[in-house]
Amino acid sequence: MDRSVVTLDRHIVEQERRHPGATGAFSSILQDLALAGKLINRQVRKAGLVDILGQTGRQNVHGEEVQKLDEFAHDVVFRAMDHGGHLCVMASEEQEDPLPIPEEFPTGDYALLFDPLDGSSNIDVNISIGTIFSIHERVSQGRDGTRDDLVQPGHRQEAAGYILYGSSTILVYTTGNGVHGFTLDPSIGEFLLSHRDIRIPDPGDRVYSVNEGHADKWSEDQRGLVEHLKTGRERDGGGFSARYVGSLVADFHRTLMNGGLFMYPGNRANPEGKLRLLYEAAPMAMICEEAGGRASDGERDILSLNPQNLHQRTPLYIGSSDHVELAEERLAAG
Ligand code: AHM
Ligand code: MG
Repeated sequence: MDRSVVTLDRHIVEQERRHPGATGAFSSILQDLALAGKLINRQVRKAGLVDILGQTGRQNVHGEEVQKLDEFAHDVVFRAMDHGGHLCVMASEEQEDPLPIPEEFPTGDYALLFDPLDGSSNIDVNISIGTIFSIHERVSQGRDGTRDDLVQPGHRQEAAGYILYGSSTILVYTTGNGVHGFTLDPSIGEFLLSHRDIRIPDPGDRVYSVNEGHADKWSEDQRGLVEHLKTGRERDGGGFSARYVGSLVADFHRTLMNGGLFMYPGNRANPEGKLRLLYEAAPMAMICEEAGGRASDGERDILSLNPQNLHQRTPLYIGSSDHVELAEERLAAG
């Protein structure tokens, strides 16, 4: 058994050594993201202890202005990432427009998209939440990056990952060389390698994950698919159990570790569903596919979709390959 303790920093450096052309940019970007994750983690862990859960503009018991945790997380990520010299532009799920790099700092070759605190409606009730990130190589010229650097298809991502603030805090990332997970040891403040080269079980757990409260607005096909998962015979691809947290990072992490099928379908009111292609679906799709799974919008691979705008939404079916294929087949069969 390998007993060596591998920190995130050491792992990144070792990965880069294997690629002679590497510039060190990723090491620096991932280290800064890990720092942002630790700062957000610290605040999340204090969430019940300080009056940070109120609306923006409220005062805490000390008469100080408090900031909502998702806005805090947005600021932390932006400020951890703005000065490294490797990014040319950023975008956050919390903000309408691209975020330029401040004038006083140099810019670089990469664009970062992030969802600072996904599942934030769960904060008040102590349910897991997470930070999601996606990195592209820039396509524009000049000092400042543009929208084009951000609005790129998922197959062009250079790296993707998330930090889950759960029963423990874990950072999972891929740069296209396997998916690796690092658990935060709070006593030393370091992310330590705990899950090397994660592979999604296939066939995985027979578990589907979807908000069935929206079933009355689903298409007939979607309703038929879930009915089949629940009541079909196991040998026909049925016999599933259900799990749904309502926090994508938590639902996805369980699916990655145990296998299964997570779905956020479109519905009558919102044909594209709820989840954002660039901030949520594409990074999770890169991780899932790199771990041997699949991600689809019901018909096409998420990574092949050509985004038109920064905040566009997409239906999402993600998890063990067999299960995602079954979903596509049932949806197509009608
Ligand atoms: P958010 O970005 O506003 O937090 O919304 C995204 C979240 C996901 O974490 C989760 O999968 C989904 O919303 C749950 O939505 P619903 O409450 O419709 O099931
Ligand atoms: Mg979100």
